[in-house]
Amino acid sequence: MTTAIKGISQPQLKLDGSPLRIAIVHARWNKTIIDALVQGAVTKLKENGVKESNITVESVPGSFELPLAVKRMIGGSHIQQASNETDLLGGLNFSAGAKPISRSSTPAPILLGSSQAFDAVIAIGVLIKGATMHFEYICDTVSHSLMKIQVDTGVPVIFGVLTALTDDQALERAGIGRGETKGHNHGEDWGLAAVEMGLHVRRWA
Ligand code: DLZ
Repeated sequence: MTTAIKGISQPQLKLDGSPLRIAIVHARWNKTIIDALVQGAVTKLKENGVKESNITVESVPGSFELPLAVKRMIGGSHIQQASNETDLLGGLNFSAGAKPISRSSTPAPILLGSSQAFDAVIAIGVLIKGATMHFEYICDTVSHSLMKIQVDTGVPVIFGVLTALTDDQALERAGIGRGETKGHNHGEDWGLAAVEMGLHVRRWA
């Protein structure tokens, strides 16, 4: 029997995501792969108790736009001191425009407690290396920016950005590989990570 060396092991916590509000912000470049990753994340969120009405999905053009979107989705006093109620509501309106995945009329999540809209945000993008240095610059700046946002705000930002050297690498990491092995959908891991980190941050508050 072979023992897996790579990959994540089981969390120590029992994951009950029922109180959590989770946002997914995804880029629209490389849509087939993005769609599979978003679906994988949503499936795992729901399997771990997150209510459909508490999952909000937003899209942006490309991965370069992810950090700003995540920052605005987190919103509230994490990113700015609202000078008055109107400012704060202005921040809220962005979230209010985001659609719960049910696409029902369920209102979008409002701020938790005093200032927090979401327990965690999953940023999903698919960067595939091309002929120029574009890939390197975007991978570098997006990963650093997303880390900075989570550390600065204290809201978990799950790094769901594939940085693939080939189309096939990206397809396999979304579980839709063209070869004999379909690969593993990393979106599922990101959904699980969002639940675990959302619960941790509530415990550590
Ligand atoms: C321009 C561009 C290119 C070439 N490749 C990708 C990609 O593989 N994945 C991705 O998410 N976005 C790509 N983009 C778009 C940029 O992220 C960004 O949307 C534009 O430069 C506009 O700011």
